[in-house]
Amino acid sequence: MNQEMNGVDVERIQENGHEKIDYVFKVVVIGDSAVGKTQILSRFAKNEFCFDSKSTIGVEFQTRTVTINGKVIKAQIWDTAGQERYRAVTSAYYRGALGAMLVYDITKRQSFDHVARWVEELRAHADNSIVIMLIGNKADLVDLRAVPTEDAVEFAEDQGLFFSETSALNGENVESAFFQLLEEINRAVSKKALEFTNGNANHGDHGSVSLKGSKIDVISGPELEISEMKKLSSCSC
Ligand SMILES: Nc1nc2c(ncn2[C@@H]2O[C@H](COP(=O)(O)OP(=O)(O)OP(=O)(O)O)[C@@H](O)[C@H]2O)c(=O)[nH]1
Ligand SMILES: [Mg+2]
Repeated sequence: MNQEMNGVDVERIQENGHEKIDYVFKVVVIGDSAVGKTQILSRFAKNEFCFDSKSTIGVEFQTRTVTINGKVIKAQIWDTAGQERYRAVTSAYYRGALGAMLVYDITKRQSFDHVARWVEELRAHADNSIVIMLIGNKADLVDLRAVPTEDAVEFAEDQGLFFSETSALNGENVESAFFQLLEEINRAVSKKALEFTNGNANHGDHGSVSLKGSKIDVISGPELEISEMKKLSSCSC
């Protein structure tokens, strides 16, 4: 059986003979080019920031294992290219994603104006129950602000998104934003698991499990996605 199953707690998984992983949560980071997607991810996964970061080509992921409510969760976070010419969006990128970080740059109004399009893309390609966190990045550039916080709060409320302003540069709110997203996913997954235990689930063929209408395919794990997409080295500096 595939050992990395998005959000499926069939049994506690032993990794490297030491770490026990309860859940693997796939999260995608999306948004316009140069808003800071790669640097936010780098800050969360490695506590690093690169001033001379190169624009991402293709897709890559980084992981970080955290404990939330006593559960050991491996966050597998996928970064992608924001540049239009590199963005051949395939449903494989969104497949199995339980959460999304939708990033704009608080100093670039256009990147915020495009957020609605990114939400549409998520609604079209991702699972209905995906948890979305809107992120206004580069909050350290106070004097260059072009997007008032209230505009983003209003949009987020309207669309049912969580919201935070971050700085990948000084680390402000990056940790808390990811933790909030992972906590929300954990809450949703635990609820589904409870419903499953209570006998509301249907077993499908080929190891797939239907949990109250939302299907988690335990075959299509990250390995499949890696083989379908170009995985590049983790450092773009
Ligand atoms: N001041 C400041 N600069 C940032 C911050 N985050 C990223 N940057 C800078 O913004 C530029 C773009 O950052 P990236 O992380 O490469 O942007 P991206 O969204 O991954 O861009 P693509 O890969 O092209 O989609 C880089 O020069 C970063 O150093 C931040 O929080 N504050
Ligand atoms: Mg990038």
